[in-house]
Amino acid sequence: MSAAPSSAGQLPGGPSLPQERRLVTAIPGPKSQELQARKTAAVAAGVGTTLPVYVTRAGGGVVEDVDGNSLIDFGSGIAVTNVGNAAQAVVDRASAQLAAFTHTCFMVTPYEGYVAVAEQLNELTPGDHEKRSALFNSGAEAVENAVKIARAYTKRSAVVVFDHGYHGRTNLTMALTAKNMPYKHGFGPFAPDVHRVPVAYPYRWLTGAENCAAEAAAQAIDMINKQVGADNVAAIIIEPIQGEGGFIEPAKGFLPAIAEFARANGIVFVADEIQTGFCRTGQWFACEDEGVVPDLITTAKGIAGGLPLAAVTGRAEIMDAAHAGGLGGTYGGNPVACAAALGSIETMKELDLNAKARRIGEVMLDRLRSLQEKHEIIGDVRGRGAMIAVELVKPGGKEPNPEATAAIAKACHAEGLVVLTAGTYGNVLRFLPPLVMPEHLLLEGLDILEGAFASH
Ligand code: PLZ
Repeated sequence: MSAAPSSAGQLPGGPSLPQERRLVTAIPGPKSQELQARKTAAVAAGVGTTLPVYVTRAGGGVVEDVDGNSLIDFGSGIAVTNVGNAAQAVVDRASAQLAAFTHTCFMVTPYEGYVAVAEQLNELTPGDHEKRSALFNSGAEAVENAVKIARAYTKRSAVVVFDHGYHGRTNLTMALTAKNMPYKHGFGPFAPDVHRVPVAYPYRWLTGAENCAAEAAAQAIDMINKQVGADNVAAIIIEPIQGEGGFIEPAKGFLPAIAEFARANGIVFVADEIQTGFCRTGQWFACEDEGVVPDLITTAKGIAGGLPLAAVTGRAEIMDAAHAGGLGGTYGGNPVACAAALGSIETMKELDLNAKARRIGEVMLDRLRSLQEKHEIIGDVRGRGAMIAVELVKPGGKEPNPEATAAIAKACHAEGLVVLTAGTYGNVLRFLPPLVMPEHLLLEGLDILEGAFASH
């Protein structure tokens, strides 16, 4: 058992880390607790932490902390390290770029990496039409820019979003996000001309899952027509699988119906693939599952193996509608982040991470469905690829059970398994392992989860 090295400078991270769970202290350990006390004194209270173990290195399927514990990672830093932490190609390319130059500002004196990332995005996103991309720093910034672009193209202002949707924490994206607490509470007023319509949530659709897609699409379209007016709508923005909202997979048929309505009415259809993108669901992008080709697609998270990068990609005529100088930002498409993205995309192709994600999905869904038979509080098991969730309810019905969700997450944390929660009602346990997760750790993680349910 190796003690955690003290200086971050000498840490070999990435795939060379021992792929094992190892608990040598309680979680969080004493050093993490000391750091958490410093955090409380130094960092704004509004910035929360799910599991206050302080990380020294991470790679493959594990996260190592300052106390020498090694935890199994079912979170990927919220769907970011799809290629694993410190993936070799990401480290190599980003390090070389760091040593060459760190920033010039693409809007001042450009560089190839930005263009190469745009070319990759144009090629990998659905549809063989001519495309353009623009790069930004965060998911929220990408969504904001998708709205700017759609408004410039359509010369309309309204934006339509969905129940349970999540799009970010900036002012406009708070308006687009559904859930009040913790994202919006006390932070208004919000950007105007944003309209929320129903989403096809099969598990909670009152007339039953089989009616969900058609009824939800009809309701959404009726609300747009009657309350907004289709010809006032610049963009409809939807996550093909809703992330923070609880890994809600809209009933099959819903996405194509909404995309078709957008097309017929000159509305820009935007797929927010920030959480679902880059092999996460077993395809490059989740909207491919139903053959939906969005006009614009927003990406971030998985794109650059952990470095901050985001993008809007879409039809050339829409993307080019914003005037020169209308889009940008000091750091957008930073050269180190672009180099990391090229390493990340290369890794996804080389290791066929779509296949790995699908395998993770099979293993997880199988185990979780048998767990559901034993535990009445597991109301629903859902997801695709390595984006899997269970929704917890009170026994005998569908009333959300956020208390059990928090308790089971806590029990998993104590055993060295990083799991996240989600959902409008806070009653969803979500699993987002790195796609390079070794199978023995995936199975061990599921054993821990099973134990947490058994002792609840
Ligand atoms: N769109 C679909 O999932 C970010 C949020 C974590 P940023 N989701 C994680 C938190 O509590 O802040 C997300 C997303 C979808 C947009 C975003 C926003 O991406 O990079 O966090 O701005």
